[in-house]
Amino acid sequence: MRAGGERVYVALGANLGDREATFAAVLAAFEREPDLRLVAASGIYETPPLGPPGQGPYLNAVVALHAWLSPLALLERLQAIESALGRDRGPDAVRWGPRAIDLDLLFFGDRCVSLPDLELPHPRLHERAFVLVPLADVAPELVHPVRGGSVEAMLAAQGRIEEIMSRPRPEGWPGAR
Ligand code: A4P
Ligand code: MG
Repeated sequence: MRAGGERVYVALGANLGDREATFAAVLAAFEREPDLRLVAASGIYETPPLGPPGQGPYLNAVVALHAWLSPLALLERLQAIESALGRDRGPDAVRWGPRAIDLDLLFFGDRCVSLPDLELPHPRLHERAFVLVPLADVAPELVHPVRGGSVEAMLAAQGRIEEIMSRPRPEGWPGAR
């Protein structure tokens, strides 16, 4: 058993292409990373898009990983996986617009980071049911290091969780915990 490292949570979102296949490919990419170990995967949910109109529904999920990397090195790894899976970050990419895959770092241990390229915990996670519902599958008792509430408590404060629809787990996606 390798010592050290930190528990991290990554949110997956996709609303373009074969979303299930992309999610399975993200897990396969994590498994190839020598400095990451997959700990748990949430269920997969279909969620209404937040952002500009005219885009299709998202699939969302959250995975728990153990990481032997710095937060910025992990962000770089996540962005490399996004690019490899067809994420378009060109000048025409729209903020909150449709994407083949979005990987957001939610928590990195209980670290608080405020850098131009990385904010931890993720600044919008507490207000998004499409993050909190899957996060509650893998870490219901996790406490937000800044806001103080547990994931379950943040979720209880959310409206519209009935819009978050559980989906069957695709090939290549493990059971919860
Ligand atoms: N960045 C800073 N902190 C972080 C962090 N903790 N994790 C920076 C990941 N990235 C972080 O992100 C923009 C920049 O944020 C990155 O360059 C990174 O340095 P991005 O992924 O390039 O752009 P984005 O995702 O369009 O912007 P943003 O503001 O991160 O959007 P969100 O908050 O990720 O929201 N609706 C549904 N139903 N489901 C979704 O998953 N996702 C979004 C994107 C919008 N609507 C959605 C969903
Ligand atoms: Mg993002």
